[in-house]
Amino acid sequence: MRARYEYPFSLIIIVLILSLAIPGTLGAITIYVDDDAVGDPCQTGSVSYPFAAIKDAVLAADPCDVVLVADGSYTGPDNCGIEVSIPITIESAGGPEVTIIDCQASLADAKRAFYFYGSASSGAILDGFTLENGLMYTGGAIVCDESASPTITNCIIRNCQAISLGGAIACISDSNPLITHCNIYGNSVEDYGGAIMAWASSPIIKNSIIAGNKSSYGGAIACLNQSETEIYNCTIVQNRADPVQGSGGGIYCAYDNTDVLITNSILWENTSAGIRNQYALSDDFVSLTISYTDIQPDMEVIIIVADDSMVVLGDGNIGSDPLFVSLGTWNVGGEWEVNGDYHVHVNSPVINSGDPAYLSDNVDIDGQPRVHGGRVDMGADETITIDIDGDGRVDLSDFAVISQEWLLTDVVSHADFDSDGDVNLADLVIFLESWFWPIPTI
Ligand SMILES: [Ca+2]
Ligand SMILES: [Ca+2]
Ligand SMILES: [Ca+2]
Ligand SMILES: [Ca+2]
Repeated sequence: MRARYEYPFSLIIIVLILSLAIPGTLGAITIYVDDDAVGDPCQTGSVSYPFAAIKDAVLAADPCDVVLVADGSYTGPDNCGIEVSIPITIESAGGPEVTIIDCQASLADAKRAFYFYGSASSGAILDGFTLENGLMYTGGAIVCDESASPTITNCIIRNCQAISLGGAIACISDSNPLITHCNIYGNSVEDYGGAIMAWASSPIIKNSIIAGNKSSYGGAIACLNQSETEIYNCTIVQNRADPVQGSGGGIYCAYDNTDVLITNSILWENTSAGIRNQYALSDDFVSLTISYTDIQPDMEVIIIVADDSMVVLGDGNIGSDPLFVSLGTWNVGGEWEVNGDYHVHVNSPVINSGDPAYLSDNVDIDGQPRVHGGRVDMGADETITIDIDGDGRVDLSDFAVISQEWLLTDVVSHADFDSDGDVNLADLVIFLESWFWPIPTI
């Protein structure tokens, strides 16, 4: 009888030894951070005794752990210069509006928020923060280096500065992050990429608004030296390259074998060098392929220095005013002053004008369902109308969607017209008010 228990017992010992030898196999844990814990001598990262600083939590994390950050304003050296080299999730509990990492940097005290490095960090996720007031030589808010390819999502990055590369985000040395559902505005760099710079790297940028950033080359984005950048459903608007000698108010591509793909996007009111160009190409073997994108026509100036470079205008591009709710403003000193509202009016040509073959990305920058109306929109926003199926009529087929989702809570629904996460009487009232009337945006 005794022998029956020897094998399971041995197995348990082996499993325990392996578990101790391989970090993370005992199960991912959540490490808590709350700025209100400052001064607490018992900080362990538990829910009852959270760390006060994000850097302490990241240092304590093992692969696959989650660092969960409470609402608050995070400042000081323990909340900036946070280095991430393993696949962990750093997320806010309440979203970017209430979870702010303020670097408070200056030329005398240069710092940025995050430095992702090494391929082991490629499963890392940064979700739900405002990053502001960083200042560094490269990457004012975030650097991805040495094959780091994290996901950066649901973040606001504003008022950050770099001297040379990437006012907000710099991707260098084969780093290929996914940047999605971000609002990147009011950042600047002296040289390349007011918001994002890719150097020998291939970021994917989706569902994001990039507005009011400035540089010498590439007011919004600069793709350099064998970078292959893909841009989907982005609203790239009112960015500036240098007004005297810069190029590429929107996007600048340069140096060997750099390719940029843009689709389902809006390029509007990007300016540079007095010639208000949306994009510029320079140097050998550089290509820019654009499809299903709204490109401001009177600003579409292409600079091609070398014969080997080319712009490929694919299917579905338009050049009509996207009818933003409002544009932002630069002040006379050349600083980004007020953000625009880059939602669009109901009769905007960007609604239902994206690639008809586009597959759902789940939600737009507002967290509303994408695709809506039967076809994806151009830009970061998907406009929700009560004509749910986009057939031009508000009728029983639209009402059927409301019926199917009726009284569901905490959902992403085409029938959640007031965007509160619930499908209920308030949404039905909005629907019935417009029955047989012109279709409003929500
Ligand atoms: Ca649509
Ligand atoms: Ca929307
Ligand atoms: Ca309909
Ligand atoms: Ca609702």
